[in-house]
This record gives sequence, structure tokens and C-alpha cells, in this order.
Amino acid sequence: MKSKVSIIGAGMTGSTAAHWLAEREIADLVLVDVVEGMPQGKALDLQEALPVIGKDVSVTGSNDYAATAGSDIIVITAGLPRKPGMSRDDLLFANTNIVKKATEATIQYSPDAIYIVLTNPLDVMAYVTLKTAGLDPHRVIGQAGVLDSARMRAFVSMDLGVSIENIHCYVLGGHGDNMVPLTRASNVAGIPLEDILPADRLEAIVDRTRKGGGEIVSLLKTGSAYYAPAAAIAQMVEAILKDKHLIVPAAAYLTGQYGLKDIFFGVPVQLGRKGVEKVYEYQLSDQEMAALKKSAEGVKENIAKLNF
Ligand code: TXD
Repeated sequence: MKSKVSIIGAGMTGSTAAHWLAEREIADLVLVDVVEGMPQGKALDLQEALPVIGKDVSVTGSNDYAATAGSDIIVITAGLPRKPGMSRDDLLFANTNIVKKATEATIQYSPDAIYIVLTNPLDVMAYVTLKTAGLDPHRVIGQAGVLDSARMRAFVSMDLGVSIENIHCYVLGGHGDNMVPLTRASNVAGIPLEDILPADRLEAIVDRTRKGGGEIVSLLKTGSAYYAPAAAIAQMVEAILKDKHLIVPAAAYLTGQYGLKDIFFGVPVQLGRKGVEKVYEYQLSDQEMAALKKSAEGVKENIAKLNF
């Protein structure tokens, strides 16, 4: 029997994730959105592409959460982008309601599902899903770190002209401007970045990584990045369905690791069929730890605004 993955929110990231996932041929896919006809249209279009690329999965679109029944994984991308005149808090509350609703509506049909949350503010929305569904924390993961680390890898590759396969980067912390690219742990074929790149070029890469989302937003003018975030979702889904025990940077619920409790935060997590199997702890320098704490403050402040 094929695995089943349902993606809530069939907008740019949701539908692109379906595209990357269909190419991997690892699960039947369901797209759900509130916009009538849109998830059905995108799903049919994608289904009609599969004969060309020779992949046998089913792709269904619906406005009804019943279509998600029996999912192994639920991916939540549903949400509003920030519009002119809207504060971050407006977005926080609007998306909390959407993510809450999506969680309530899906958990009843898929009581054993693992959740991957993408909606922003990411770390807080993963918390909303966890608390709304009342799940064991290993079943809820927020996607941010794979994307942020991939951006850093891309920038290192562009700077050095080295294959991305040789480049390993790890970005921890909250999904915001205070994220923490770990330059000591990141390396090119085992050589620490700090040894292979002059300080000024490394600093430029760190800065560009932190502002990576904003760079795409200002180029696109409307909307935000979707190819890379969606590819990150596909990698995480595959790691779970194939029980790969893959270690990726992702937002996990912390219970004291890195000195943090009761928040979702970007850390190295091992993903397998049960979801988060393990959270790894780096030996951080005082400076790195201080940067993580600063990033965590922002996430905590937003969580405190919600009454969970
Ligand atoms: O790395 C990351 N975590 C991020 C997160 C990377 C990229 C995008 N990031 C965030 O994901 C972004 O800030 C948004 O909060 C979400 C979705 O981004 P996307 O670019 O996919 O936005 P779209 O194209 O506007 O799609 C959102 C869809 C849209 O089709 C709405 O109609 C739908 O969500 N929507 C809903 N679907 C189902 N149920 C409800 N209630 C609902 N409300 C809106």
C-alpha cells in the first residue's frame, strides 16, 4: 500500500511541494485549499504530467478535509502572507486561526499522522499545531532549517565554485533574521568554512543567508520563495516515509536541549518513521549560545501572545 501525504494550502509552496514529491514517487498526494476549484485544478494538471515523467502516484485536490483521511503525513502550508497595513501580530493571529483549524480538521481524519508545518511565523505555528492536536512532540516538525541551510550551501558553492555535494552547512535557531548559521560546524569536504573562506566573504555569506527570504521577496515583488522551501518539505517527507534516520536542521519541540524549554526551535533532528527520533546538541561556543538565546527570545515572545 502506498503512503499518503496531504498538503493543506495548495498555494505556491503547497503545490510545488506536491510537484517535488510526485517526482519522488513515494506517496499518493492530496491537496486541500479553501479556494474552490484551485486544488482540484492543480492536482489534475499534476496528475496529467505524470505519464510524461513515468511516475505512478495519485494526486487529488479537494476543498473537503475528508479527502485527507488516513494520511501518514500532513503538511501545513495554509496561511496568509503579510499585506500592506498588516502588522506581524496581525499575521500571527490570522495564521494561528488558520493553522489551528487545519490541525483540528486533519487530526480527526488522520489520528496517526506526522505533521510538517511551514506556515509563518514558523516556529510559533508548529507550536500551535502541537498544542491544538495534543500530540506527542516527536510527531510535529517545523520546516525552516533545511531551507536556510540550503541557501547557505548555495551561496558557498557560488562563491567557491565547488559542488554543492561537498558543502555541508547548518543553520540553527528561529526562522527569522536572528537565525544562527554555524560557521564552525559548516564545512567544504570536511574543511571548516572558517578555514576555507576569508572572514569578509564568510560574513557576507552569513548575512545573505539570514536575509535569504527577504532577497527573494524583493525580487518577486509578490509572494515569497517556494521552490527551495518545497524541496525542503520533500526531503523531510522522504526521510520520514523511508525511515532514513536522516539528520536535518528543523524546528523541533525542545524540552531542555540548548537550555530551552517549551518552544519550537531550529536544531539538528534525526527524522525517521516515527518523526523526530532524536535532537542532537552541538558543543556551542559562548558566542554561538548567546546568538541562539537571542533568536529564541523572539519565538518565546510570540508564543506568549497566544493563549495556549
Ligand atoms: O520555510 C518556511 N517555513 C517558509 C514559510 C517558506 C516559504 C513560505 N513560508 C510561509 O508558508 C508563508 O509565509 C506562508 O505563511 C505559508 C504559505 O506560503 P505560500 O507561498 O505557499 O503562500 P500562498 O501561495 O499564499 O498559499 C497559501 C494558501 C493559499 O492558497 C490559501 O488559499 C490557503 O493557503 N489557505 C487555506 N487553505 C486551507 N485552509 C485554510 N483555512 C486556508 N487559509 C488559506
